[in-house]
Amino acid sequence: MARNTGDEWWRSAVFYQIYPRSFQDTNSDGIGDLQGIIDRLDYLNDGTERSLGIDAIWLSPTFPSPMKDFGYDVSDYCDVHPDFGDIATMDRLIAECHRRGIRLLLDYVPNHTSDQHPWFIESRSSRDNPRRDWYIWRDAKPDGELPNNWRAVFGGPAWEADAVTGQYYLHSFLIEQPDLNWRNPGVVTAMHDVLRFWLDRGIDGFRMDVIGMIMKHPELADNPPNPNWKAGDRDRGRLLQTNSRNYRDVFAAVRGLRAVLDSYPERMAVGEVFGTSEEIGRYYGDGALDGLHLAFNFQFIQEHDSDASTPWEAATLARIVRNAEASLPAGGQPCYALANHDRSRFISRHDHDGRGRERAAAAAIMLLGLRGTPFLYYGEEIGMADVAIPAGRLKDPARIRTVGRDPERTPMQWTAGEGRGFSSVEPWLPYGPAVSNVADQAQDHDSMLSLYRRAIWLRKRERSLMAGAYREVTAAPDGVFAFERSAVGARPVTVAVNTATEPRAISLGPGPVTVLVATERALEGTVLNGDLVLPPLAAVMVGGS
Ligand code: TEU
Ligand code: CA
Repeated sequence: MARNTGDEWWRSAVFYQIYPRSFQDTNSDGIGDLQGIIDRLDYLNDGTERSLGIDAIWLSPTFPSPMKDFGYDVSDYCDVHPDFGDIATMDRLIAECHRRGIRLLLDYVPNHTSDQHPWFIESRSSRDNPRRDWYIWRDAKPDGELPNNWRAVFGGPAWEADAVTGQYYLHSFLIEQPDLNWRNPGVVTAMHDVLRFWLDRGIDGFRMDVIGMIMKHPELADNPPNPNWKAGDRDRGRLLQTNSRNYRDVFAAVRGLRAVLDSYPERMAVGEVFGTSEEIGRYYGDGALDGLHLAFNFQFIQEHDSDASTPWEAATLARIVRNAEASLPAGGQPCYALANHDRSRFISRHDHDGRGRERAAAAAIMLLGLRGTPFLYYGEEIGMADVAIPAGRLKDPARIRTVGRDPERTPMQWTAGEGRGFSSVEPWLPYGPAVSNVADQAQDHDSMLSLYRRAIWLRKRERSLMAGAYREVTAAPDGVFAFERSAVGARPVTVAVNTATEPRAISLGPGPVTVLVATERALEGTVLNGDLVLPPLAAVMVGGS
């Protein structure tokens, strides 16, 4: 079975994010593990259209960690946490993925370590420890004030006083996540070696955690007040992150990471970056494309620096894509996701009228039709929604919102059974409604899972979808986001998404065209002479006959 081959495999691949604690438990501790992922690889891609057909997996952290931030507080970058298995199991996972032509990405957490990482334990031991400057230590200001006004992402000041040496250390997230000092060459070398450790084991690439924060203003200057911030807005929006995020020196650091990846064949990196489309575009590298291979555009989830979820409205979707396409350097391709382990699931963000599932089906068609690299979030393909977590079972320390991020991190549902096919014991987080499960949906041609399978396997057959240019259909009626994908020598494919709750008539150009995949399966195979009435909230992909 041909692997998705070539140096630029990631341009046509469909990625799937696995939150390892919640995918499959195999040793009855209620926590997902690496063996569980191995056991479910055929569900993800066994080379047949009975499988989901994804081409690459991004695995959220599986490294040793006190789990204060569930693995994003790493205490050893070059091993596996016993909750997930061991390094031999990881090697087997890599081999089993590659045997199926699936690529495997690990999470790379460069901005901070755990405070239990030996590097930090040494660094905090004394002011003249050789690793002191591996982290960011400062004295209080003469007036006793904190070194600067920076806020931690999870709230509160970004500085923690350390009694042992009487200085403050910087933590952009939890106090248990001290920031590394990427202006120290020793840190850069050590963190490059972390990449080589896993690349030598066959890992295909990395999702790079808050990569935009690793280089701070050299003097750690205060961040300016955010003129748009108003009382009641989230604390962390009070200041513009001018000196603590996307600081100009970060792009050179990114080029350094790229050079390590380029010293291995067919490896890549996708960055978790926040900012305007222009700022995101810069991570690809200026012109030379010597930066990140991909940088996430989260604007289908939340627009830049807004707390509100992006509305499911055609005009907004078209604008987001127009900006993304316009702000990327030549050869750069967008990278979209509808959700992840930090954000409420798509269905739950768009279910105010109980029609979130219909919107989610249409969003799948949009995501898999757009020019760019799509990332699916586990459970999305079976229509999993956020799960209400009883107070006593809340786990996520980062209480940004009252309920934290647990609702979007609940166990994958393989069956409707009591243990959902996930575990034989009480899971680390509760299950959601049984209706969203793989077993039932696999047999149901009208299910969300069947729609994802049809769309993903169609995408593999249509070069216009895999590698075609993007052209917005500006003549689309209000409420419809439509675009055409075309490639030389391949038939064009038009994607139309109706975000209105009324039908919308749309002209799909000179016929005849065939409905290739649709949220309303009954439409599939229909040959049209150009015009189509799109049902409310429906979406289609049509191809020239
Ligand atoms: O997230 C970065 C980040 O800023 C998000 O935390 C986000 O703003 C927050 O979750 C709001 O909901 C990355 C990881 O994805 C996240 O899971 C980690 O907690 C964080 O970095 C620290 O490593
Ligand atoms: Ca387990």
